[in-house]
Amino acid sequence: MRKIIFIGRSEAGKTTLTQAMKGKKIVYHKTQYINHYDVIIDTPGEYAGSLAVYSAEADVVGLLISATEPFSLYPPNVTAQSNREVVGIVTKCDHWAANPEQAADWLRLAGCKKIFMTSSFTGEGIADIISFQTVDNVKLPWEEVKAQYDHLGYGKGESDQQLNLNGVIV
Ligand SMILES: Nc1nc2c(ncn2[C@@H]2O[C@H](COP(=O)(O)OP(=O)(O)OP(=O)(O)O)[C@@H](O)[C@H]2O)c(=O)[nH]1
Ligand SMILES: [Mg+2]
Repeated sequence: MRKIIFIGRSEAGKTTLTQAMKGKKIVYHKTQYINHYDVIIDTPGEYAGSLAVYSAEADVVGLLISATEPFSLYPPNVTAQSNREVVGIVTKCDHWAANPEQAADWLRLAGCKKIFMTSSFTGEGIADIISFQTVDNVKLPWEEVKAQYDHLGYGKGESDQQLNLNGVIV
Protein backbone atom coordinates (compact mmCIF):
# COMPACT_ATOMS: atom_id res chain seq x y z
CA MET A 1 0.00 0.00 0.00
CA ARG A 2 1.14 3.50 -0.72
CA LYS A 3 0.88 5.92 2.15
CA ILE A 4 -1.39 8.87 1.37
CA ILE A 5 -1.44 12.20 3.20
CA PHE A 6 -4.59 14.32 3.11
CA ILE A 7 -4.10 18.04 2.79
CA GLY A 8 -6.85 20.60 2.58
CA ARG A 9 -8.28 23.53 4.43
CA SER A 10 -10.26 23.20 7.62
CA GLU A 11 -13.70 21.64 7.04
CA ALA A 12 -12.59 20.10 3.73
CA GLY A 13 -13.57 16.71 5.12
CA LYS A 14 -10.15 15.11 5.71
CA THR A 15 -10.96 13.49 9.02
CA THR A 16 -14.34 12.24 7.84
CA LEU A 17 -12.77 10.74 4.72
CA THR A 18 -10.05 9.11 6.81
CA GLN A 19 -12.68 7.55 9.02
CA ALA A 20 -14.78 6.45 6.08
CA MET A 21 -11.76 4.71 4.55
CA LYS A 22 -10.77 3.00 7.77
CA GLY A 23 -14.23 2.02 8.92
CA LYS A 24 -15.38 1.83 12.51
CA LYS A 25 -13.64 -1.47 13.09
CA ILE A 26 -10.22 0.01 12.35
CA VAL A 27 -10.81 3.12 14.43
CA TYR A 28 -11.54 0.76 17.29
CA HIS A 29 -8.17 -0.94 16.80
CA LYS A 30 -6.38 2.33 16.52
CA THR A 31 -3.17 1.50 18.41
CA GLN A 32 -2.37 -1.57 16.40
CA TYR A 33 -3.40 0.21 13.25
CA ILE A 34 -0.96 3.08 13.80
CA ASN A 35 1.90 0.78 14.61
CA HIS A 36 1.55 -1.52 11.67
CA TYR A 37 -0.84 -0.37 8.99
CA ASP A 38 -0.94 3.40 8.92
CA VAL A 39 -1.21 4.30 5.27
CA ILE A 40 -3.50 7.29 5.68
CA ILE A 41 -2.24 10.49 7.30
CA ASP A 42 -4.89 12.98 8.36
CA THR A 43 -3.62 16.53 8.90
CA PRO A 44 -4.99 19.71 10.45
CA GLY A 45 -6.34 22.33 8.04
CA GLU A 46 -3.34 24.51 8.81
CA TYR A 47 -1.13 22.13 6.80
CA ALA A 48 -2.84 23.19 3.57
CA GLY A 49 -0.29 25.89 2.85
CA SER A 50 2.72 23.66 3.44
CA LEU A 51 2.51 21.15 0.66
CA ALA A 52 6.27 21.03 0.10
CA VAL A 53 7.10 20.30 3.73
CA TYR A 54 4.56 17.69 4.64
CA SER A 55 4.12 15.73 1.44
CA ALA A 56 7.47 14.03 2.05
CA GLU A 57 5.74 12.13 4.86
CA ALA A 58 3.89 9.99 2.36
CA ASP A 59 4.11 8.28 -1.02
CA VAL A 60 1.11 10.15 -2.42
CA VAL A 61 -0.55 13.45 -1.53
CA GLY A 62 -4.31 13.80 -1.61
CA LEU A 63 -5.25 17.44 -2.13
CA LEU A 64 -8.79 17.88 -0.89
CA ILE A 65 -11.40 20.44 -1.77
CA SER A 66 -15.03 20.38 -0.80
CA ALA A 67 -17.55 20.40 -3.64
CA THR A 68 -19.38 23.10 -1.69
CA GLU A 69 -16.49 25.60 -1.79
CA PRO A 70 -17.31 28.97 -3.38
CA PHE A 71 -13.63 29.50 -4.21
CA SER A 72 -10.28 27.71 -4.17
CA LEU A 73 -7.30 28.57 -2.04
CA TYR A 74 -4.90 26.52 -4.15
CA PRO A 75 -2.55 28.54 -6.37
CA PRO A 76 -2.16 27.35 -9.97
CA ASN A 77 0.34 24.50 -10.28
CA VAL A 78 0.89 24.28 -6.54
CA THR A 79 1.49 20.54 -6.99
CA ALA A 80 4.91 21.46 -8.42
CA GLN A 81 5.99 22.17 -4.85
CA SER A 82 5.77 18.50 -4.03
CA ASN A 83 8.12 15.74 -5.04
CA ARG A 84 5.31 13.23 -4.59
CA GLU A 85 2.41 12.40 -6.87
CA VAL A 86 -0.43 14.75 -5.95
CA VAL A 87 -3.97 13.57 -6.65
CA GLY A 88 -7.09 15.68 -6.26
CA ILE A 89 -9.97 14.62 -4.05
CA VAL A 90 -13.31 16.40 -4.32
CA THR A 91 -15.27 15.80 -1.11
CA LYS A 92 -18.94 16.17 -0.15
CA CYS A 93 -20.26 15.36 -3.64
CA ASP A 94 -23.51 14.32 -1.96
CA HIS A 95 -24.16 17.82 -0.57
CA TRP A 96 -27.22 19.68 -1.86
CA ALA A 97 -25.02 22.71 -2.64
CA ALA A 98 -22.24 20.67 -4.25
CA ASN A 99 -20.66 21.73 -7.53
CA PRO A 100 -18.20 18.84 -8.01
CA GLU A 101 -17.12 19.83 -11.53
CA GLN A 102 -16.15 23.32 -10.43
CA ALA A 103 -14.11 21.85 -7.56
CA ALA A 104 -12.47 19.35 -9.92
CA ASP A 105 -11.52 22.19 -12.28
CA TRP A 106 -9.84 24.03 -9.41
CA LEU A 107 -7.86 20.89 -8.54
CA ARG A 108 -6.77 20.54 -12.17
CA LEU A 109 -5.70 24.18 -12.10
CA ALA A 110 -3.68 23.36 -8.98
CA GLY A 111 -1.91 20.72 -11.05
CA CYS A 112 -3.70 17.48 -10.16
CA LYS A 113 -3.89 15.01 -13.04
CA LYS A 114 -6.00 12.41 -11.32
CA ILE A 115 -9.19 13.44 -9.53
CA PHE A 116 -11.37 11.38 -7.22
CA MET A 117 -15.00 12.43 -6.76
CA THR A 118 -16.02 11.36 -3.28
CA SER A 119 -18.57 11.48 -0.53
CA SER A 120 -17.76 10.09 2.88
CA PHE A 121 -21.49 9.98 3.56
CA THR A 122 -22.60 7.85 0.59
CA GLY A 123 -19.30 6.04 0.02
CA GLU A 124 -18.87 7.37 -3.51
CA GLY A 125 -15.24 7.15 -4.63
CA ILE A 126 -13.89 5.66 -1.40
CA ALA A 127 -13.12 2.27 -2.92
CA ASP A 128 -11.36 4.01 -5.80
CA ILE A 129 -8.92 5.72 -3.45
CA ILE A 130 -8.20 2.47 -1.61
CA SER A 131 -7.59 0.69 -4.91
CA PHE A 132 -5.32 3.51 -6.01
CA GLN A 133 -3.21 3.01 -2.89
CA THR A 134 -2.95 -0.71 -3.41
CA VAL A 135 0.20 -1.64 -5.25
CA ASP A 136 1.01 -4.96 -3.66
CA ASN A 137 -0.81 -7.94 -2.31
CA VAL A 138 -0.79 -6.88 1.32
CA LYS A 139 -4.26 -7.41 2.69
CA LEU A 140 -5.25 -4.65 5.05
CA PRO A 141 -7.89 -4.82 7.75
CA TRP A 142 -10.06 -2.35 5.91
CA GLU A 143 -10.20 -4.44 2.75
CA GLU A 144 -13.37 -5.68 4.35
CA VAL A 145 -14.64 -2.11 4.52
CA LYS A 146 -13.76 -1.62 0.87
CA ALA A 147 -15.78 -4.70 -0.01
CA GLN A 148 -18.78 -3.05 1.61
CA TYR A 149 -18.27 0.09 -0.46
CA ASP A 150 -17.98 -2.02 -3.59
CA HIS A 151 -21.61 -2.97 -3.11
CA LEU A 152 -22.85 0.61 -3.07
CA GLY A 153 -23.14 0.84 -6.83
CA TYR A 154 -20.28 3.21 -7.60
CA GLY A 155 -18.28 0.53 -9.30
CA LYS A 156 -15.64 -1.85 -8.07
CA GLY A 157 -13.10 0.84 -7.35
CA GLU A 158 -10.63 -0.73 -9.72
CA SER A 159 -7.46 1.24 -10.02
CA ASP A 160 -6.53 2.26 -13.53
CA GLN A 161 -2.91 2.00 -12.51
CA GLN A 162 -1.08 -1.15 -13.48
CA LEU A 163 2.23 -1.05 -11.71
CA ASN A 164 5.06 -3.32 -12.72
CA LEU A 165 7.00 -4.26 -9.61
CA ASN A 166 9.99 -6.49 -10.24
CA GLY A 167 8.34 -7.78 -13.36
CA VAL A 168 5.07 -8.61 -11.63
CA ILE A 169 2.02 -6.71 -12.80
CA VAL A 170 -0.14 -5.80 -9.80
N1 LIG B 1 -22.40 16.33 3.16
C1 LIG B 1 -21.17 15.91 3.53
N2 LIG B 1 -20.57 16.48 4.60
C2 LIG B 1 -19.33 16.05 4.93
C3 LIG B 1 -18.66 15.04 4.18
N3 LIG B 1 -17.43 14.86 4.74
C4 LIG B 1 -17.36 15.70 5.79
N4 LIG B 1 -18.50 16.41 5.92
C5 LIG B 1 -18.79 17.41 6.96
O1 LIG B 1 -17.86 18.49 6.87
C6 LIG B 1 -17.48 18.95 8.15
C7 LIG B 1 -15.98 18.96 8.29
O2 LIG B 1 -15.48 17.64 8.22
P1 LIG B 1 -14.04 17.22 8.81
O3 LIG B 1 -13.80 15.83 8.34
O4 LIG B 1 -14.00 17.47 10.27
O5 LIG B 1 -13.09 18.26 8.08
P2 LIG B 1 -11.50 18.41 8.26
O6 LIG B 1 -10.94 18.66 6.89
O7 LIG B 1 -10.95 17.24 8.98
O8 LIG B 1 -11.37 19.74 9.11
P3 LIG B 1 -10.13 20.19 10.08
O9 LIG B 1 -9.79 19.02 10.97
O10 LIG B 1 -10.67 21.37 10.82
O11 LIG B 1 -8.98 20.60 9.19
C8 LIG B 1 -18.20 18.03 9.16
O12 LIG B 1 -19.37 18.69 9.61
C9 LIG B 1 -18.55 16.81 8.34
O13 LIG B 1 -19.70 16.15 8.82
C10 LIG B 1 -19.33 14.44 3.07
O14 LIG B 1 -18.84 13.56 2.35
N5 LIG B 1 -20.58 14.93 2.78
MG1 LIG C 1 -9.80 17.07 10.74
